[in-house]
Order: sequence, then structure tokens, then C-alpha cells
Amino acid sequence: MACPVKHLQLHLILLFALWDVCSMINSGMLFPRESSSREIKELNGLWSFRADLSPNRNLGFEQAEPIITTSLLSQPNSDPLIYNDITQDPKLRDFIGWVWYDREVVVPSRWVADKNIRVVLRVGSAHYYSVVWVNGVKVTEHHGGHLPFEAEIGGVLRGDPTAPCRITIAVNNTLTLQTLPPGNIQYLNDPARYPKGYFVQNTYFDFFNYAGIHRSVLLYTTPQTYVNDITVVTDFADGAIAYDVAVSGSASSNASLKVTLTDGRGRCVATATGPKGVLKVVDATLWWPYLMHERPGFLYNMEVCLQVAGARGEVLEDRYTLPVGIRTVKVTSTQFLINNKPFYFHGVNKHEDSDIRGKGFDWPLVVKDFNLMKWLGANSFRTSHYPYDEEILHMCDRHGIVVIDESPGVGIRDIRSFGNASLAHHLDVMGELVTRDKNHPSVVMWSVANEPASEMPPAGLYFETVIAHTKALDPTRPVTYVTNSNYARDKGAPFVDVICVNSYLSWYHDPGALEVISLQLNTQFEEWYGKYKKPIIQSEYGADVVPGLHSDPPVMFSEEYQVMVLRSYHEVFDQKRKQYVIGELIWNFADFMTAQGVTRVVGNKKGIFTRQRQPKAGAYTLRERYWRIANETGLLPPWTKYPCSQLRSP
Ligand code: BDP
Repeated sequence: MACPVKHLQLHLILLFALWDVCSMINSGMLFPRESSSREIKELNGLWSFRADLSPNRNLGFEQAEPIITTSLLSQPNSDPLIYNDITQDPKLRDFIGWVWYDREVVVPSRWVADKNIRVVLRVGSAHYYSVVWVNGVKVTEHHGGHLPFEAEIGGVLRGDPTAPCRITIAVNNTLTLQTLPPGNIQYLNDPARYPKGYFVQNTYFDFFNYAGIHRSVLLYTTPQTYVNDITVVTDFADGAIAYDVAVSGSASSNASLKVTLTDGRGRCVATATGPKGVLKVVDATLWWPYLMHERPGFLYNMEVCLQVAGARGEVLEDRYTLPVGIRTVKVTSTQFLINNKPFYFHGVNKHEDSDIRGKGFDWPLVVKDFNLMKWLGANSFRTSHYPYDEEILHMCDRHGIVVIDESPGVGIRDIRSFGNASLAHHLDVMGELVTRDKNHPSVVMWSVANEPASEMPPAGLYFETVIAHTKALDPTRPVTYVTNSNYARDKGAPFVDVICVNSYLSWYHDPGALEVISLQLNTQFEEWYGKYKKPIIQSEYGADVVPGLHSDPPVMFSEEYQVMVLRSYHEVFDQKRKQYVIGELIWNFADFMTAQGVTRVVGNKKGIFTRQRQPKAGAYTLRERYWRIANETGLLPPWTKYPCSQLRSP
């Protein structure tokens, strides 16, 4: 008789082998963590800053290559790293082109003197195209915001150990039809209407294109032979964690590896040796989503200890600890399963966005947002419309908040953005995203794009390729993109695992006509399911509200209207979630800044919270609903049982 546990373990190993064969990534992007062999020096705070306002926007390069002279920075502002909303200068708020950051850093002399130390400069994200120099030597460049990039700079520092370490980063926010997201620069040449050289940047998304350095810049160290990457695949059925450690450095072929798994109390629960193996946890505690289990977000710590013999026979060590959650994800034609139990997404779409900071990372904001999501009874969110800071994913892992991890592929709407150059870049970006986020248990699905023109002829092959590539990079997670195309004409839908549909009934379509929602939403679901027989998430729906605006009967932009839109959608969700609708994500968690336009009153107001994170009436409607759904599942732990009757809209 076949043993189911053995069968599952074999399945896991096969899956992992597949990952191995398919993986096209050689270099890892492990989140920087301190350990007995690794140190971190954060470079946050004030940097010298200057935008290149010269007519051709190229003065910095003309003056600076290869050594950055100080002339461009001769009147440095002392600005935080995102500049758009901290300035009083409208030219800088809407600036397009190169900006320059520069800073002298004190590097511990030991890092330079000890040749066994690698010194790595890491930029968490800079938008969009960046070039980095250390002491005038170009060390790296990177295309794309929202994802990290790094460079080993020990060699440069050792070149002249007496020189201070001067880091210069040039960042250009110009978008083209081949960038992700795409955009284009349009010159307006009518001399009667525009000054000479006047141009605008057009984008096909509404959020403000915050520029500059968005996330942490830091230096960290590793030994010369080091743990470069770790991949884990877990199986809930037999508590198995299959791991694969990539080692880099001159002595990598002689490295020995020990892997130790500890539980929350630091007790060792499994060990293994060698770069690849399987850790077996007896009576494993699984990773569960928030509101699905009394112990959501349980994480083990997997410590990898690498040892090599040094030149004098001494033992050189690298240690890296990865948090690991044991869980599986599976999609059927009607369900989304986590650990083989049906999971219903009742959550939000977010933006990294707040007053003054724009998209700049901010811990108090992150914590506030998690408190609000838990208050709301939200169990999930989509990282609309780009990868979020890794610290946010760590929070999701710990709190059991489920994530649909989206690439910056938003607004692929021009046919020229479906060409080979765009496709090649999209594949690279998916590689960077999967490399960075593959080990997060909270990440349950990849979204490769938002609202592309997926009815255009090249979209079929384009999305077939991007999705196949993503699945090859990670065979363990479903892949989707978010569509607002017509079900009959969408060319990418045959390749997704889950259909994610956005619709704005009674808003962008039939504005003001609340009575059409029920019929049209029913039709939407039946058409998509009828054609594809795949589970569906309502990945966006909502209505703008100017907070404090009231109207009865409800009219657009009033608090009452948003509530009515939500309720009308919810009635249909309640019928369809018994069948094949597996989730609902409100657009949006909070109001956010947009480009200026006639449909935006200082930003997009579809938040159920204001930009300052205060609830609108819609937040209470959603809160009542989400807790009711959580209570209904019967899986809610007793300590979280929420007295729905006491939840009332104000
Ligand atoms: C959707 C987009 C989202 C917008 C939203 C809106 O996916 O990014 O913010 O419309 O206009 O189509 O509010």
C-alpha cells in the first residue's frame, strides 16, 4: 500500500528538483541580517542632494564622470532620500531627470584591513535607474525601482585605505515604454503655448511617481566565502523543509555546511548537513494566516553555518539565520488552499504612500498599517502595484497576513511595451522579485502585472512567457495578473492560475447607478468562470470619498455612496463565495497621492482610511463584514472571537 507521507515527501523533493533545474538565478539577494560573522552599518539620515536642473539634465555626468566633483553638489541640501514632498520648490516636486546623492561614510578600519571581509553596499530601492560610485569608481548600476541592488566595494576601499569612503548615487526617474512601469516623455513643441524644451512624462497608472531613494541604504559584511542564497520549500503534511544553500567565494568548493532549525523558544528541532537536504520536524507547528488559526504566523529559525579552513588552518565561519514558516499553497478550480484548507482572501490593496514621506519607508507607518489591518479583520493584501519593502513582508510572515506579491508591471498599455526589450526586462524583474521574496511564507501568489492591455494581439505570447518564466523560477506558487479586460478578449487569462478581476461598477462605468451593480457583477463572475473554470478574486472595487462629505440619498464622493457600493458588491460576493469566488480586496486601504488631474482631488480618495489613516464610514462596513466572515469559518481562535453585534458603523 502506498504510504501518503512518503508520497508527499517524494513530491516535495521532486518539486525542489524542478526548482533547481529551472532556476536561472545564480546570485542571491538575502535580506541583510547581523550574525556572529556579519555586521551592518545603516546609512539612513541626511545625504547631500542636488537635482540636475541643467537644460539637458546631464550636467552631473558632463562634470562628474568618472570622479564626482563637488561642484554639482556645491550647495547641497540636507534632504531625506525621497525629495518630492519635502520641498517648497514645485520644480523639484515634479522634477524629471537625474538627482544626485552624496555622502562620506566612516567605515570601520577592521573592515578594510581584514582581507577576509567582504564589504557590500546595498540600496533597498531607488526609483528608477541608478548609478553608484564609491570614491569616484563606478561600482554598480540598476534598472528599476522597488527592488534591492548591491555591490561589493571592499576592493575599492582597499585601493586607498587612507581615503574616506564617499558614496555617490545618481538616480533618474525617467520612464520609457520599455521600463516597468512603462511611461514616456512627450515634448510639447508649440512655441505659442509652451516654453522651449517643455516636456511632460506620461504614465499609465495613477499613483504619484515618487522618485529618489525609497528604502534603506546600508553597508554589510560577510566573510569572503559566504552563504550567497538559500531556498526553502516546505510541506505541512510531514513537517519537511527542503533547503538548498548556494555558497560563493574562493573556498566555496571546500566549504562544509551545517543547518540547524530551532523553534520559537530556541530549542533545536532538526539538523542537517551539506548544501542541500531535508529537515524533518516532528509534530511541526504550521504557518497559518491571521484569523485562521489560534497561532498565526509561526516561524522557525533556520541557521546555516558555513565553515572553511583559512590559510593558516584556522576555521572561517559564516552564519545566516532565515525565518521559515511551514505551509503549502494549492489552487483547485474553485478554491485556494493553504495547508489543504480553503482560504478566502478578505483583504485590501495598499500603496506605500503617506504624507511628506511619499514612498519612503517609515516604521511607525508600517506598524500603524498592520494595526489597522488587524482591526479591520483583513487577512491579506496585494502589493499593488510594485514589490514592497522587505520589512513589510517580514511583518506579514510574523502576523500571518497573506500577500499577493505584485511586480511593477503596472500600466502596460502601449503596444510598444509588449516588444522584446520590454519582455526581457519583465523576465529580469520577475527573477529579482522571486529571488528576493521566495522564502516568505506569507507570499502565496505572484502577480506579474496590473491592468495591462491584455486584449492586444501580442499580450498572449507576452503573458504566456512571463508566467511560464515565473513558474520556472518558482514552481511552488500560483501566478496571476490582474485584469480589467473583457473576459472574451483577454489573451493572457488562459495562462493564469487564479483570475483576478478589477471592476468599478457604478463608478467609472455607469457613474451614480448603484442599482446596476448586482446584475453586472453577477454577469462578470459568471462570464469569467464560465469560460475559464478557475477561481476568481475581485482584486479591486471601490469608490472615491471626500472624507466628511455626506449625502442621503447617496451621491458619488459621499461617505454614504462608498458604503452603498461596498454593500452592493458584498451581496454578490456572498452568493459567489459559496461557488468559486475566493477573495475580495478593496481598492484601497488608504487614500494616496496621484499625479494631478481633473478626477483627483489631491490624490485618489478610494481609501477606506484617509491618507492620515483615519477611518471613513466604509472602513466600519468592511470591518463588520471581515470579522463576520472570519467568525463564520469556524477556524477563528477563541481569543479573537469578535462580537460582531457590537461592531456598528458610527
Ligand atoms: C484601477 C487601477 C488603480 C487605480 C484605480 C482608480 O488598478 O491603480 O488607482 O483604478 O482609478 O483601475 O482608483
